[in-house]
Amino acid sequence: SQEPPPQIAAAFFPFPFQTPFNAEPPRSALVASYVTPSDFFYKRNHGPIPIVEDINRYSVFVSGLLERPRQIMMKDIWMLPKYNVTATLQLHPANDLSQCAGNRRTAMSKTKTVRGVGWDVSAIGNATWGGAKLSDVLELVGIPKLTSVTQFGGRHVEFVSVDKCKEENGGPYKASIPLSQATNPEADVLLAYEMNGEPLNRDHGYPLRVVVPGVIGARSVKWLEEINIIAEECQGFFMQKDYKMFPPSVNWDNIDWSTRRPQMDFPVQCVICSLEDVSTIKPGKVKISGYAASGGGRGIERVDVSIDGGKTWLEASRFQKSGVPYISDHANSDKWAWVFFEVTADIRQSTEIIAKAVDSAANVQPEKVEDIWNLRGILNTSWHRVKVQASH
Ligand code: MTE
Ligand code: MO
Repeated sequence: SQEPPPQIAAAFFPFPFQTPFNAEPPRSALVASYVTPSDFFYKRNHGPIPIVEDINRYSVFVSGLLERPRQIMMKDIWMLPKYNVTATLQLHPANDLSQCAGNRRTAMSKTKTVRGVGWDVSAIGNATWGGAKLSDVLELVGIPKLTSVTQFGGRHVEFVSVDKCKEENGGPYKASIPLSQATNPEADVLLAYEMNGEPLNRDHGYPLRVVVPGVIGARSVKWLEEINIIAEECQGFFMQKDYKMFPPSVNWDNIDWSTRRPQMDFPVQCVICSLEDVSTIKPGKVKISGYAASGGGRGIERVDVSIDGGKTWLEASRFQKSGVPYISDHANSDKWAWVFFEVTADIRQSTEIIAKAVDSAANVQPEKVEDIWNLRGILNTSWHRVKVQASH
């Protein structure tokens, strides 16, 4: 292994790039607890993981369409009011829930090959993130709350990291969100320095990362180093040449990236985690459980489970805190978090079990993965199916 060369406050492993570190837990471990321990929280990286050596010298430079650009030190951020937001990050779908957009890609590639990391169903995690609200940080540089445009024409907020990605020709990972979302305290966008009550670890963005609740994980930039107020959305690779949803007719020969918007909110998603595909069961009572989540702060209205391949459906019970029934959009529910579901069914023979969720805007999941096939293999939110074999 090579020693990283020292840089300003951070250091990196040099070119050539090694394969970035990506990992997801087994599905049973994923749902062992409502708040995902950082060890079991999926890890998605596009370059080597930076090492920040001197926290006291670490700062975020805020500039762009601003009268007075400003270097914000970690201590300035620590001094702002601290918020804890439980959110799900989905690799492209995120209590603050985080979900990667590529979650469940492997199943989509069975229809036709797709390009991307082969994820099973666990590129998602639900952590309690602690940090300052981005709306408070922006106020430090003179941008008021609830604004959609600065007097200098800024409409988007760009986050730039320190890692080096081959997709950016060795440049840093970056992404942006609209200024209206960034300055809205209720959007709960955080500059997080804690995960589950502990300082962020290196894999998840130490010392500081963005957490954009309800939005695909790709916009939650880790190892944040710069914030730019810009007129148009970020032109980086991961905004403009990746993480866009195309129709099934688009292939690598006819793709025109400029025809689509960068994916932001993730759609309604639901996965059975108590059973592998395929599982062997003893005929009798079988517990079927897993997670459901939707983007944009939408709650989960219902989870339907079928034990006969979709002919009839049972409604599962839903909860966030164990034993407490979940009510969508209730004051005591975690708006940005996933919801666990559970139903016990009497299964006598080999069958296909299916789960599908409905969110609080009555959005439903597509039945067949073929209908939403896309060349990047993102946002596979088709009905989740597992086969069980009854063995007497
Ligand atoms: N931020 C940086 N700097 N570099 C990255 O490669 N990957 C993004 C996002 N932020 C990435 C990043 C993607 S695609 C996802 S899904 C999430 O981080 C994953 O966050 P996690 O590794 O903490 O789960
Ligand atoms: Mo992702």
